[in-house]
Amino acid sequence: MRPLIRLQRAWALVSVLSAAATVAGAAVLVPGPAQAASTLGAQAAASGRYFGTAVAAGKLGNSTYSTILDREFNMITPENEMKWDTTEPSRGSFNFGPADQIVSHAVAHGQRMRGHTLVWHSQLPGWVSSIGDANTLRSVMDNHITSEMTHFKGKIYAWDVVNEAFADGSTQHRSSVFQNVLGNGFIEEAFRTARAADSSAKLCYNDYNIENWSDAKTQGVYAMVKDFKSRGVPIDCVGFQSHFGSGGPPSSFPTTLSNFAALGVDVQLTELDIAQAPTTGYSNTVKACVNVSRCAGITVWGIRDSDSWRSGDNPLLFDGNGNKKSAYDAVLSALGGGVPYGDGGSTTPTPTPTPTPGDGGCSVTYTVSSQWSGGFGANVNVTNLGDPVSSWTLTWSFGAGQQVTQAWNVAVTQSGADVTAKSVSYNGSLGTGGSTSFGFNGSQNGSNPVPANFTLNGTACSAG
Ligand code: 9MR
Repeated sequence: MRPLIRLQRAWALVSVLSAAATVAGAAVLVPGPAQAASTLGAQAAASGRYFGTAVAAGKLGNSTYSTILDREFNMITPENEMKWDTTEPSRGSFNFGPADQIVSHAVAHGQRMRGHTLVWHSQLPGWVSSIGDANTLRSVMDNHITSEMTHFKGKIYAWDVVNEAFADGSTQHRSSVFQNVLGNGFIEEAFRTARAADSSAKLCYNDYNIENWSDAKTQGVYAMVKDFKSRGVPIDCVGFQSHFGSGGPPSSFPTTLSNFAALGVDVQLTELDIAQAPTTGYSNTVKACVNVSRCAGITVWGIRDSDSWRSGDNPLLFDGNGNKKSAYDAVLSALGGGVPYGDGGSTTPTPTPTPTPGDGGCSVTYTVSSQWSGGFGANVNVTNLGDPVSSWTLTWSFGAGQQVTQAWNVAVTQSGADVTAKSVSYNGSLGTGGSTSFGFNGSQNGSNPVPANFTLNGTACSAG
């Protein structure tokens, strides 16, 4: 029997469950509320999200830094090491060494990676900015994207394909060598090239000052994403950098995130920091994400205040000595709320038949909501087609060595391929035709078939 893995989003429920599990003598990986001792990464994972940080390769040898990194964060963005001036300092000559160091660290510590960034007007070597011929620049840009994405293929969860292409205070693109030589189409070209290079990485557009819904820049980016989606240009996510002043996010930030998500893209907070790290500002920012199901996760732009690009503002969650600040507690607590992450799923739900009490059985929709190298997230919706029940046990077997690693709204045990998922205190009661959902993260080895052999309280279900 594998150890019991339980993760709950509500502390009160955790308390009840922990007490129950203690009575049963089971191993419980969830801290009690008195400790509130989860980490940022674990707390985000409880709703299917990640919590990341920017990392500098040169700091990995600092033990205070790497101890916090590996304890708290399950997503890493290289702060500078994947940028063009480092990766292709002269034409066709690539240097992935510093970024490889970070990727190796992430692999060794089970962290995922965001790739930052492929096409950006800044930190761009002079040999690129001086190209004046469109054919040359197009081939240089495409080759850069393809070479870098191919090098890191299978190791990157999401790429910032294009960074900061819009002008401040405007709905239009900013001036850059890409814009000036290739015209408006360069962003589309970059995304199409990126999809061809690595079809499994999520492709993001990333920018700052697009958090306030009524800002012209926000509207410009929104119109671009809407246009891309309507024409089938491959874009999967929008990164909101979220570099805020001491007032925190604009009050319309939740609206902005849901409006973008409604276009059919994930939203991510990619470079969060807030001047003076106010608890309310941090809490409001995290809540804006976790209240939107398509908000996949949050990355802060550095670990300690001393690591920040704006260190004079003390904008991060740990002080210069690596101590947690009050903003840390605010973030941890806000991560416990909201709705589970879900990207709409990769399968079409099957309509549920109208049940009659006594018919028996159940219907299950199992959706792989996201997948990355070695891992995946899934949502399961179960409908009771039999008599009303006050608690339920759903079982299935994995077909390719998958293993549940973290689950929410359910208590999961796994023995070999066989998974047993039991209702928790607040979702056990299912009337005839009643449905409930739960989610989990798991590991997989490349093949991740959807299981088909579900049973509910011992009766076979039909898979949706
Ligand atoms: O934090 C990065 C800093 O170390 C670099 O000197 C700077 C160079 O432009 O880039 C910083 O990161 C930026 C990120 O790549 C894009 N969005 C704004 C970030 C802060 O400037």
